[in-house]
Amino acid sequence: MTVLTLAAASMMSGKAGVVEITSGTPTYNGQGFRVFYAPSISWNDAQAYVASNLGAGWHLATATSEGANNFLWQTIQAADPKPGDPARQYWLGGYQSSPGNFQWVTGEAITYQPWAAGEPNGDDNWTGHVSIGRFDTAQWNDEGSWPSGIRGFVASTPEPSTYAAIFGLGCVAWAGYRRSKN
Ligand SMILES: [Ca+2]
Repeated sequence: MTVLTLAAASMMSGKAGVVEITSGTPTYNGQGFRVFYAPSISWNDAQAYVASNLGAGWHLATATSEGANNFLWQTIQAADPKPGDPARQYWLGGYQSSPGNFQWVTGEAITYQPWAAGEPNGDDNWTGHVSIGRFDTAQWNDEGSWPSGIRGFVASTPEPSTYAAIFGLGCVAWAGYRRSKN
């Protein structure tokens, strides 16, 4: 993407300073991810941006499995304009429903929790939110007191349910069967 394209995209979004840095929608197991560059953006502003500017079904990213979390991190690494910067920290959709109790914006409990060693450590008296990249790995941090360490945020669609995945495979098999008959 050219700089001109990025600037135009930012202007069209009506939110100067937020620039999408993925092209298309990188997808893992039917779950789409999009990465946005927005230095020092707060978690609340990131959530509001997603709600106002992305289509229905998009929210701050969830990563409910090791595979999804690793894919999300690899997507950030590929898209980030400053690869290798140790402060490459992006918001995910995890927040605290009460101090120390984390959950996803989708209402799902956070069961897979790849916290970095020593995290979560109760940033800002246990008011922080889940971020990825603080330690330049796929491991998580609860960030609340270092806004200048935030590079942006990740949005995703929900992870498809097992039923939806099975139904989808059934449709693919049926389409293949129909094609083979024609
Ligand atoms: Ca922390």
